[in-house]
Amino acid sequence: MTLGLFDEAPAPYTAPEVIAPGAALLRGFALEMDEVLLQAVEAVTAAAPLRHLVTPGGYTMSVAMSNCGALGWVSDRSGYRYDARDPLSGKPWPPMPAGFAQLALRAAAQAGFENFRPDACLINRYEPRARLSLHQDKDEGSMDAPIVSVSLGLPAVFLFGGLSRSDRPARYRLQHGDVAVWGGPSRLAYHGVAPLARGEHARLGAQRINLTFRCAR
Ligand code: MD3
Ligand code: FE
Repeated sequence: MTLGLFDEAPAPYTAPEVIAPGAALLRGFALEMDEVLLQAVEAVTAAAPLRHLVTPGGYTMSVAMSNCGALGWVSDRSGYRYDARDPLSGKPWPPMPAGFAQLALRAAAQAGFENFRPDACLINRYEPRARLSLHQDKDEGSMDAPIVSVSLGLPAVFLFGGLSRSDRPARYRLQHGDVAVWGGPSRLAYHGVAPLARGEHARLGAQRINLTFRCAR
């Protein structure tokens, strides 16, 4: 018997939803590899634990963070920077898991950014009430490369503003498996995450994990 064109279930189709020039939402793009991603997150955070960083202004962040890849984003009283070592252990960050790099490359290409090879992945863990106030990601060496983000666990309201802090942000609900790509004219857009609402996710419980892939060099 010959398999017809429609006899096999197609991979879930995620047409990129362009939300601004250079910015696209790929809803459900990471769904079929969520278990691989979460096991990699567990391995990375076993070696480099999630921790609440202190901002240069002396505030402790409500989001807990870790990193993998050649460089990791860190903050302390002296400022924000990318560092090759985890300040908790003094050791290099865990390497970028192969599945992470592959997902980031495929998602960026889907949004029109070919050859995306991130050297840093920031892992953010939100518990209910954790939030990220409006900011720009401008500590990276290259503004030509996009940033790819992957949402896992509880849904969050993502705030997407303009190039000026005072631009009123649009709101998008990001769910488990959603991927977003931010580059070109949107690379320096102000953005943030509203306080996480209480809830229970089947795999992750009362938390949201966000991965952001960056070219820090
Ligand atoms: C828009 N994280 O870690 S990811 C961050 O959900 C960060 O944890 C959020 O903002 C989170 O810096 C949002 C989505 C994102 C990432 C980078 C962007 C949106 C962006 C850069 C430019 C514009
Ligand atoms: Fe950011």
